[in-house]
Amino acid sequence: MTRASAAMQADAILLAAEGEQAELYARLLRARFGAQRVRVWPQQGEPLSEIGYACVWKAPHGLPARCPNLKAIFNLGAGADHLLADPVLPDVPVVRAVHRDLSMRVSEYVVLHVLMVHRRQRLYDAQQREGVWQVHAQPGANEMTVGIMGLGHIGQHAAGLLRALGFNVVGWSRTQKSVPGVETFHGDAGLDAFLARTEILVCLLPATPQTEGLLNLALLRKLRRDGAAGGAFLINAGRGRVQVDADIVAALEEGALAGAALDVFPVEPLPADSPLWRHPRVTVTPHNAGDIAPEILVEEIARQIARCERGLPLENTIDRTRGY
Ligand code: NDP
Ligand code: OXD
Repeated sequence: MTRASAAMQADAILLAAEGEQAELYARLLRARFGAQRVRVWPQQGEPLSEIGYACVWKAPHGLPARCPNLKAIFNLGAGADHLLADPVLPDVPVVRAVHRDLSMRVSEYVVLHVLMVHRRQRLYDAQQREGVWQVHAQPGANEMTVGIMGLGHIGQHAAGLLRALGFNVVGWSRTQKSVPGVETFHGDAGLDAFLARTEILVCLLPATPQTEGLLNLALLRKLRRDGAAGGAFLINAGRGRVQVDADIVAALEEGALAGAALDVFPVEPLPADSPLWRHPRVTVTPHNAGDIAPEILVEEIARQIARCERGLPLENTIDRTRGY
């Protein structure tokens, strides 16, 4: 058999996933494609020449490179930074998770924490602990501005929901974007003007060399603090490497930030000695802002494999030069 025909015939599916959903993915892939066709890491055995497709989440680097006839890699999440850091990643299309279900789940997290700030829930929780019955002035949503960094699939979805609730929404992206009802800024040149309007900063950026460490003290100091929100707030549901944890603590201490809700961290799990765990104005969640429903993602993978087998281009592929 020639190399080209071996590659054409390779249609087995390798699943290499870390985490509590790995078993569910194995079950769903077997049910969708047949048990014969699915190999599950680390019991996948050898040779790997029959593998045409790899479905991965935090898989060991070097594993895809051991599949000589690989046609595509499916990243079982939206952010593919772990996968792209594989120094020997084969030069095949990398498809990432993009679906309304995922956008909705992450947007729920964003809306939850924007409303926590807007409705001063931390203050009322504290009052409840003390048995205090006291009403505070409640500004309208239209008096507050939420700034979204990253106007991609998820950022635009969250922007739409926040607009529907009445918030002013501004957005920032790498390239120019036009989003209904949202004042948009882009690139380095647009960043300061975006920050100057933003009271509640929502980060939905991928981790790339350009975004690494962007949420630092100098940037946080540029947020608007004298608006109806009563200070500046940070919500990060993008990637942890975009933030500098020590700078967030410093910004909270000096007043540049009034509070933060953080779902992602440069080191995960968040180390036990991180001051963020116990900071009274920080909400920590274990990187669970949004996981696409595995049932939906497996159907998406099946749809894309069918495209690939019909010779059609794959959708939602990563641009490796951009890094997302
Ligand atoms: P998209 O690729 O659709 O959007 C990414 C956005 O970020 C784009 O608007 C892009 O700009 C912008 N961006 C990228 N680099 C820069 C930069 N250097 N400067 C300014 N803007 C930049 O991604 P999604 O919306 O699908 O997902 C966003 C991220 O959310 C994922 O990469 C992932 O890391 C994270 N995520 C986290 C989850 C969680 O549970 N916490 C769950 C799901 C996703 P442009 O439009 O110009 O290209
Ligand atoms: C993702 C994630 O990128 O879960 O999908 O963080």
